[in-house]
Amino acid sequence: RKLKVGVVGATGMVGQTFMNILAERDFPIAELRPFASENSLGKKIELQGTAWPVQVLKEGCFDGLDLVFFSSGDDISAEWAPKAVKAGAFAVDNSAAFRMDPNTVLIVPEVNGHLINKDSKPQVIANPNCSTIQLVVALKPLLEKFGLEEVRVSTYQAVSGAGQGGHDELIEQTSNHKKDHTPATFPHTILFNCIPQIGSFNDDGYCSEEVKIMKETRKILEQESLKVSAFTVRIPALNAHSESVWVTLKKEATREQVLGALESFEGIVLQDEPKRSVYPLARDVSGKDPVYVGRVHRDMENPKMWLMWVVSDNIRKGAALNGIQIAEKIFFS
Ligand code: 2RA
Repeated sequence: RKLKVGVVGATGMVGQTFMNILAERDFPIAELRPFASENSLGKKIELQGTAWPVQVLKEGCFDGLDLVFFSSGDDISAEWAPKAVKAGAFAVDNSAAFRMDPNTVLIVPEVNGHLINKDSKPQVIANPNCSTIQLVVALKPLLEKFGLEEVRVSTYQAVSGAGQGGHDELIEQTSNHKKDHTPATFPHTILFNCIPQIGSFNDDGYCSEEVKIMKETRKILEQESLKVSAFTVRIPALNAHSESVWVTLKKEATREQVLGALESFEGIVLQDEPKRSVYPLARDVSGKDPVYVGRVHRDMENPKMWLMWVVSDNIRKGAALNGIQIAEKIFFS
């Protein structure tokens, strides 16, 4: 079956990667309706040998579509995703607008794809935050085999997480590294720096990215009382987020058992030969689909606690690819 697909935010970084992955996977497309702002009117998006004209959102624009992917921010999704569903389409939403809504499923297919089944009716399906997706993929096999007591994570997030503007800001600062910079996308100069803020702060001292990781992880893993603590940092990597994770298991396990659980899980690639300096690196992982895990070792004090390093392409598995995998689960599983 070929699908009629809308993409809202088609000219952004995630939207463009979404098109590239549709092409790579030979996703069966009967019609593509790319949506963007008025500035992009007149542009065409090339996919599978056809050039599809960019449109703007307007009443009735989703009529006849099977699926609409949203990656244009919370306000656009809050207003337009329900309209896509009303028009009979599944809305796969990459914004935060519906993620914590108790009536909306929040899906990483290899982790909780069972929440979508053949009888699912058109609805909004939320795509989690990028830094959450790679974390829950690495945690799920450990949850299944050993149970989870507590998770702590510190992130090292690439500038592409802030979109094209973030990418361009780092490139511009790098080309002019001796000059003073006026940051626009980030709160400080990102070049030669680490910024311990992603999003805005609440009164408890957490920034919004940290709150997303903590809440979404519990929801996706269906572990409402799991202790999760996150500390998020923007670093001058262009693409792919890295995370150092401390995970306390319910049961003691050997390193072989922990590695075995991770390695056999769909979507994880293990790179764990630290003495040969083999572990996942953002530069290598950028452009790849899996979640890469390495540096897996036991805590010196607590035999149930394990440390690991988790790296994934935040635009692919962290956004566009996960959205396409959700669509494949809805229509082709
Ligand atoms: C970031 N998590 O990296 C965000 C993007 N969704 O800024």
